[in-house]
Amino acid sequence: MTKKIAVINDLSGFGRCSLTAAISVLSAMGVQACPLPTAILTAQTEYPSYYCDDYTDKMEYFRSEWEKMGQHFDGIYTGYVASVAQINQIFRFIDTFDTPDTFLLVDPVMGDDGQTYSMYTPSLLKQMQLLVQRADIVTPNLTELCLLTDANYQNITQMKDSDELFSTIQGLGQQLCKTGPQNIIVTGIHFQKEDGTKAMGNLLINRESASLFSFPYVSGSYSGTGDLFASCIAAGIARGDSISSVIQLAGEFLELALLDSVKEHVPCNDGVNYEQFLCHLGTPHF
Ligand code: PXL
Repeated sequence: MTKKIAVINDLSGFGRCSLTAAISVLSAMGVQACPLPTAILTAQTEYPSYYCDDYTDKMEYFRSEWEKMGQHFDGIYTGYVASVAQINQIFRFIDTFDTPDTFLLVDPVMGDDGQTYSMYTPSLLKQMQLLVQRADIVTPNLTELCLLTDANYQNITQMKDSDELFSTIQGLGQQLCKTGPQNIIVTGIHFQKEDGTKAMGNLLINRESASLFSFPYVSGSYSGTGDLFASCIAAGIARGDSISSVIQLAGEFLELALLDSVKEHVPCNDGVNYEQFLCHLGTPHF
């Protein structure tokens, strides 16, 4: 049976992020995406100008209509949320559909490179912290991990010793695991390998241990890469891949897309050239 994931995220015309990324990745991985749009935007919010049609008031129709239909999801996957009211709607959705055989993946989209996005407020952070406690898997980047755990981003990124860097991040991840989630995947950690080359790491953290997946460093911070990564993880879990194999697969997929985007001089706000590499995601990895 085809697995089904409810995807709660916005639809942005440009930026190759949120639902655009999620629907294409889930489909390529053989998983049905059921989109619940939180907003419809002409382009993601990092562009100098955009128009946003907020869908918060429509979210309850999706919840109640899908409940009436008797729908069941293998996974619920949440991404960018613009307000406390949207997270409150997500809680209602979870109360209805998060059954014991459903996983909840929360991608706590709030910022990148030490900077927070325009919608970020302290009350949104508080509500996101509560949502994270309900999740099975959380996929923060380092900026978001620091926001969620009230850690100092500058102090962490200044660490030159990679053992110290990773054990600090592991400690913060395990702090989050204590409050609920079984797995935290911290994405986009910049570090130096022993031979001095720059690398990018994704750290999988659970209550007992941590494992590092490292990839060559590619310069530039592109829109939507976090969304593409989290979408691979959600679809991989739904189709039965092991979590480590899908982290490896997602990293290889993003590396191909990033290298092509650098080669083609794609502006960072436009997101990465990933479409031609979707075929790489097709085969399940156990
Ligand atoms: O990729 C994260 C994201 C998703 N959706 C919208 C955004 C952003 C990041 O800025 O603006 C609307």
